[in-house]
Amino acid sequence: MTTIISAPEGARGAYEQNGVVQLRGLLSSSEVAEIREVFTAQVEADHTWAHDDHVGADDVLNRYPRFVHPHRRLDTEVGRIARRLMLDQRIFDVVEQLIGPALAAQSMFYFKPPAARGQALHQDNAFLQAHPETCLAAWIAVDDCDAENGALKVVPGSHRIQILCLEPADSDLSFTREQVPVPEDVEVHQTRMRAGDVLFFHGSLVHGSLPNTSTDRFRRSLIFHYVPQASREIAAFYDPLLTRDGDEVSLAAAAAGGSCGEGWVSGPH
Ligand SMILES: O=C(O)CCC(=O)C(=O)O
Repeated sequence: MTTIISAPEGARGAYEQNGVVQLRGLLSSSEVAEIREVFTAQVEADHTWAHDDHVGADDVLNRYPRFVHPHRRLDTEVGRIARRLMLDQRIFDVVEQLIGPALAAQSMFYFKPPAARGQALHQDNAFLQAHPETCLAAWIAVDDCDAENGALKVVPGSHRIQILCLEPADSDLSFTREQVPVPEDVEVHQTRMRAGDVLFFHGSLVHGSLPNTSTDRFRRSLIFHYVPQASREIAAFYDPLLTRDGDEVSLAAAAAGGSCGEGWVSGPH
């Protein structure tokens, strides 16, 4: 299960047990309304710098592609918001409660409009390659989300297993092409979140999402990844990282790979 808590103090125990913890209402409704409006205005006006997931011309994700590393686009309002929130004290305090002194590695924004495909089950540290420790995600719900509009699914406890080898994903369900296999007997938990909730989860936790089957409900999310300051390397795509004061820091470049590394590309996931 995913423990839902409303005060950050209880986060550590739930995180250690399940690898995932949901904090209720970390951002206010006016903050998420601003995020929603500014990011949607940006993608509808200009998404030439969004990430190219090579979806077809008639795929709704072609009009609403995800932004990767928007915090580096300080010439845009979305960039300034992403950077401010990536270093926001409320989020960073929880991150450091869970993994100790940390560095911010990545920002992303997903629009996931009605009919958009989801993202097949995966583990984030297969992409970040942060070693010797792993990464932590802070997944901010920008809309209320549930099974209908493709909220995240998580496998509680899977943070204790090794990075798994990839297999082909179902391209009717996922815009990404590979997935980790999930044993029959584990629970795949469907999250339900309110806008402003933040889901914190471990870099080895198996997670992903199914398509947005609603007719009129976007499922927008702003996502950050952090690594412990004790990390010695990370995939070059994530360098430079930021301290909580906003200073840039470099880590050595991890060679993509590992025992299942052949299919891995050093880039966003
Ligand atoms: O938001 C989603 O559907 C998937 C996001 C995700 O898996 C991630 O941020 O690693």
